[in-house]
Amino acid sequence: MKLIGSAASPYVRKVRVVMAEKRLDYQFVQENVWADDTTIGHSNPLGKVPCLIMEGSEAMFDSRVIVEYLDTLSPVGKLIPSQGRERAEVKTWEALADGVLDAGVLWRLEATWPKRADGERSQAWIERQRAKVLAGIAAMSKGLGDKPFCSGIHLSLSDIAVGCALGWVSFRFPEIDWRAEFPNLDRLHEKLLQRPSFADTQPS
Ligand code: GSF
Repeated sequence: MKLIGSAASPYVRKVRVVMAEKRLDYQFVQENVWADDTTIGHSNPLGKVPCLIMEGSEAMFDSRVIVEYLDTLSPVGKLIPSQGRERAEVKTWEALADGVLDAGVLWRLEATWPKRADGERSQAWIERQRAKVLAGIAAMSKGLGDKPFCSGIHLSLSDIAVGCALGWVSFRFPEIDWRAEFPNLDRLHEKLLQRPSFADTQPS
């Protein structure tokens, strides 16, 4: 398997963490999707990473589809419950974490995308997305409470998605001090960083 991605992307990191937790081998092909000469469009018409390429089949995207597929490839460390409320709960945690990222990415692009002129940047839009990021993080903290993991009693995709989202928020918006405001998220994040899957994929 080939994973096209970048070391800064939190969605790509989610896939890489799942690969590591599932002990799956893959080749990491780094691609700058923002470069004018990017070839990502040959694999993903949406021009986004992560994108998984498997021999003899169509490219697979996006990160939610990829991690769901990877979880079926090996019985090692099941990360998504197979059915019912537990499954929906994990998928909702993932939607929350990815939603924080989606809003954070929109905020960042509005503020910094070089092809947008300064006069085209909307502070109201930035505020709208920023509010989603902050509300999403607060919801993560409330949902985690005093529990050791976001859902269930073991590591699941919920924790992986939340850890990747929090790590990226710190990477791109260091002024958002979620560690001080939400010590339970800090505790979870520190615990995740003890795992090679997280330690080896910190955003850069
Ligand atoms: C989001 C992927 C994405 O926005 C997923 O895979 O879960 N829902 C998708 N990737 C960004 C890179 S990043 O911000 O992590 C991307 O490839 N953006 C290129 C573009 O043209 O939007």
